[in-house]
Amino acid sequence: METVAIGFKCFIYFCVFIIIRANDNERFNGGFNTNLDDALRFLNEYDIEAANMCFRVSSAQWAYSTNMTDYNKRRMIEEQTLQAKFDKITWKKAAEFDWAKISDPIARRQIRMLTMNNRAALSDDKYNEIYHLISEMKDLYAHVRICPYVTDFNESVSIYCDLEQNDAVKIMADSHDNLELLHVWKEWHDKSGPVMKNKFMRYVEVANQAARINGFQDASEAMQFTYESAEFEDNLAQTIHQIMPLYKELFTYVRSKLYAKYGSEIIRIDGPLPAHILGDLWGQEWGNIYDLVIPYSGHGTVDVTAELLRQGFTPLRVFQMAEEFYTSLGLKPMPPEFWRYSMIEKPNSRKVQCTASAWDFCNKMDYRIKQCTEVDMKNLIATHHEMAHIQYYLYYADQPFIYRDGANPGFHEGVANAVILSVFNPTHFYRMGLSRNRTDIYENNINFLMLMALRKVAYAPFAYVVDQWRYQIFQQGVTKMNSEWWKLRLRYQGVVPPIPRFESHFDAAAKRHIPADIPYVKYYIALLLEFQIHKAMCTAAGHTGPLHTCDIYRSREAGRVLIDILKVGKARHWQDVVKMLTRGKSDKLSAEPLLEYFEPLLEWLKQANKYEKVVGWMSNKKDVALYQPLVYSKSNRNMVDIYNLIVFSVIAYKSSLVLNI
Ligand code: X8Z
Ligand code: ZN
Repeated sequence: METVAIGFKCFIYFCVFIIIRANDNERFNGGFNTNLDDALRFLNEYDIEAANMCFRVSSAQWAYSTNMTDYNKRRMIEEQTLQAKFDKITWKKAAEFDWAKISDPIARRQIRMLTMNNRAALSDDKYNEIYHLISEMKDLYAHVRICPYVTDFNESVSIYCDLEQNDAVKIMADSHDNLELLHVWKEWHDKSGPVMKNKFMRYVEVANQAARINGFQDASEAMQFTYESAEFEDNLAQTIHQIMPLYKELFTYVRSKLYAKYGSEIIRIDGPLPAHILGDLWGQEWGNIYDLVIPYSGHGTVDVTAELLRQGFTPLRVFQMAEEFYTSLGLKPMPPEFWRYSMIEKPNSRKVQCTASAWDFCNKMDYRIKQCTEVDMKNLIATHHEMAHIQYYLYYADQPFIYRDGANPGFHEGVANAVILSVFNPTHFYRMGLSRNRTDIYENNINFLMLMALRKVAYAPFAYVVDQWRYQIFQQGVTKMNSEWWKLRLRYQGVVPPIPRFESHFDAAAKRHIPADIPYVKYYIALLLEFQIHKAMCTAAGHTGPLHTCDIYRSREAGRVLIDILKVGKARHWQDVVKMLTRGKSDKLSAEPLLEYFEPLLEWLKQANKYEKVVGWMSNKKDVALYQPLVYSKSNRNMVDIYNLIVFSVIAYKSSLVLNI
């Protein structure tokens, strides 16, 4: 038995000798202290110290992200290490309490949040081990480099295999060349997953141990605990089933267009789609193949970049326009520190991380955006999106530190994207004088909805599947990681790997959130909330007409709906917040607003697919054999891989010609 913590802690009113024991295989039951004054004192101290810690870490991360020197990197790592120690100490202190017996419900919930579902319950060795495993996997992922696609095999030309994720993402988005796409897909998946597979397997083991100490069956249950809802899984499953008919219509239409482009060599007309031709390295979001599937070419597409440039917009004006959007709703202007310290343009003099992000320095004063703003539509949208996060920070600033977060992990993104549904919107661009496209033309609307569906509807099953897979691995173990990944992707997305994959591959880890230990279901929840919040704001704004034409700009009523969500932060259960949003009608996540938004497109798709034999996909043995070894026993895994090699010898031979391997 390992002792997690032995402490002697003196309180003002009494002294108590506390022994907290937990074996890694044993459940941690909490401490014995039930004294409310002690609990409140601990929570007060935590509030001050955690905010202070957060300020230190954010400051160091900001310094590095906006000036990537070795010195700043070292400083950042030092502060992050300190944060990990602080988290561990906090857990130990919180664990001295028997949270269930604390009389005050607010203090009880806060201590429960600090105690439960916490890897700090592990022994120091294991806590350090899992921390390092994740750091190492993140590092391996960050250093993946792939070889470029080469068609000109001139021996005198050297090939540098130095393409990074951004390069791979760009090729997958821009290219419509099957062989180039296949090459990049294969390179990325072969070079990212397998190198970290062993580390991941150990990570699963230790994460499960931590979960069990906290009283969960395994780490999947611990991950879901964050949502504090017993119906959470069922609620999500219900929503994905509601979305499926729309997804299948979209899928079928897209398949017919891709079939026309790539032919029967690559696509079966009633089958699933290979993952490499969807305009995205992970096949998650299909907006980049809009040009291949546009319903009415020659009709309006939404792109205001040229107009922004014509009107002489600068990055600063883009930011001012976003700020004015929020103040038009009655929300707060950006504070002086925001304008003083934000990085809104890429500096020439130093190396910076350009990914747009919104920062809360946790001192109720300092809020910043980091964005290498170019004047184009993408950046206009990104600025509005990031500023929504800042609004969230500003409104929940008066909550205790522990509640300064979204009501659940999906809320921050859900709120930000809900606002974007009003901004990235032909009605809004027309009102802002950035587009002269008529908004009442049927073909323009369908084109717009198609683009939105490629981004949002196509994304739904992917966003759902990632953590379904992770839960399964935590529950059932690591022996079938790759085939389970593709099994789920085929079931929900109708997507198969473009070439045979074996258990020696580890394709889920080609997505950063897997090695980086970042939960993913929050993006699925954010997607549902995005439309739920949009609907609530549009109703408040008195919008009539189709939901996709709603623009909440200048509606104080919509602003009030938003403020009500933002200011509670995490202080209320998220289902109470959903109840506020639906004016008491429901406290559930719902796909209905999303379906309402796409209703005109669904009707159009049904017509377009009228002569398709299969709406959705029929999978056959060949599809399954692409990723499923015949027999799963450990002892004959090699044999199985050899069998697959034989089955796919023709495909592999073709690929080898193509990929020059
Ligand atoms: O991971 C992200 C952001 C950070 S919150 C870059 N996203 C998900 C993804 O890339 O898969 C944003 C959309 C979904
Ligand atoms: Zn965001």
